Amino acid sequence: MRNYVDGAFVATDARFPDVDPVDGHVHAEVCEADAALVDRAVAAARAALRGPWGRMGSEGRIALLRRVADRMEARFDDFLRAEIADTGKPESLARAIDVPRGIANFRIFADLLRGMPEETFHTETPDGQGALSYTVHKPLGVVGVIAPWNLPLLLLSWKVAPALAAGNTVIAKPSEETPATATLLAEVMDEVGMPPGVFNLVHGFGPGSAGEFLTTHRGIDAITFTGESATGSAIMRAAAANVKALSFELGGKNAGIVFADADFDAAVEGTARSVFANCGQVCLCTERVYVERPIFERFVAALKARAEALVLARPDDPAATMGPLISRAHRDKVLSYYRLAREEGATVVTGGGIPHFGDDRDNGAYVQPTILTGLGEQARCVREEIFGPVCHVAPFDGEDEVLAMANDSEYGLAAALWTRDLSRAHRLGRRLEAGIVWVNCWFLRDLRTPFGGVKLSGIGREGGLHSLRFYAEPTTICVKL
Ligand code: NAD
Ligand code: 6OD
Repeated sequence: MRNYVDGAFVATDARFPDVDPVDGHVHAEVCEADAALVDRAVAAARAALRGPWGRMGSEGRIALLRRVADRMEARFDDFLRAEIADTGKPESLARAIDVPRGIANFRIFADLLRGMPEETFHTETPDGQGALSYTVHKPLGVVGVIAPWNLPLLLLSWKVAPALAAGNTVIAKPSEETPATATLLAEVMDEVGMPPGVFNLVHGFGPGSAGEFLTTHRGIDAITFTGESATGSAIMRAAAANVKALSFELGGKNAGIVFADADFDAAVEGTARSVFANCGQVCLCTERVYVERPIFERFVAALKARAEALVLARPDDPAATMGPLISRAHRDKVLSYYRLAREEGATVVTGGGIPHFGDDRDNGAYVQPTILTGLGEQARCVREEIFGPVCHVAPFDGEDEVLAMANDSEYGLAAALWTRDLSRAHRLGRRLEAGIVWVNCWFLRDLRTPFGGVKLSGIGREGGLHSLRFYAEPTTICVKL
């Protein structure tokens, strides 16, 4: 897999392996971008701002973004195969979520561009003639996009599409674990005739590699990043040198709250999905489940049955409902939390180890779905993001107690409430410290809504007009009448 710079695919001598986490085989070699290639990408992206792209009106950009979506749709199966090869996720999941959302991201931001509101103010002046002030939106400039591995196409395109819609040029760096769909996206950009330098792709790692080269580069105006909170802090320090604009979607330790009056089966099913979807590797996944005491034992038993019914299989097995973790290294991290939970005194209700298949999947990164109970709220397993198919379930008595428990976290990305009492849902929705609160559902996304976290979970909001506002620089024009 090559880099894509100034409208051309570029190979480099430094290579790193792209490993399939299903069985550990290397399915591709990736060309790592060095500092000189990142410099070339920045120069091309700056030049493109002054070229035909910079002079193109919004209708031209809308048409190009639609062509990107159409071409991705035509190559749907290529994207599907690439995403699966990188992540090992069940094909059914990638077919329903990752690839369609990747495509939808280009359509939605093309559509929203037409509706981007501009402000107008009439100002009274001493001479009685007045003045008219209005805002126009200009691109920020060159935007560095740094993406994680859990929903590779969805999260990269969630940033690339609005950045391009707003007229910027982009240098994208996918995670070193998942370079495949980003490389296909570069092919699509090439195929639809995106002008050279508008979309650039550089492969590599974080520190001492393409990630750091982007965040420290003086020719880059903004960094939009999704990943771990600690990485966000490192990027913030690096980007301080030339005061880049920053948008951060970071980690989470999300609460699911189940009241005794909830639709029990829906709450169990929804909670199971929110804990185990994508092998627990969604920033919005629930890792802390709070269940009202009268239904606690019954709920834990039902969630256990759900976890044990998950089918850990190869992505192309139609029965598969859970794939591997992204890598052996990430599995080591998740397993270290499974061990820590026992040391901290947890009861392991189910799971807690690795499955044994007796075939080449034993070389992969599969891990058992796991449910823990019995830990105090200060246990590390209850406080730290694990990012695997695991949750801790605790009982609660009453709204005030559960609100205090749910909010006692350094993170604040999402929460899911399960109750039939809608007044309570509205009441708690306002008081929960989270960027999004789902009521009787989870991961139901309207792409026009603001998306992001509070506390360690991020800075700013993406989604709909919120994305376009981040990627645009408003300029006020004041005309004396
Ligand atoms: P990560 O922070 O390890 O890596 C993300 C990206 O940053 C990768 O492309 C990586 O190469 C790059 N990177 C790493 N160090 C860097 C540095 N010092 N400078 C520049 N770039 C650097 O995250 P990950 O492990 O890929 O993803 C999992 C994490 O992402 C979890 O914490 C998860 O909660 C979070 N996440 C958050 C959201 C959200 O919307 N809030 C969405 C998805 C994932
Ligand atoms: O659905 C989205 O738009 C979104 N940003 C999801 C993030 C998931 C995190 O892993």
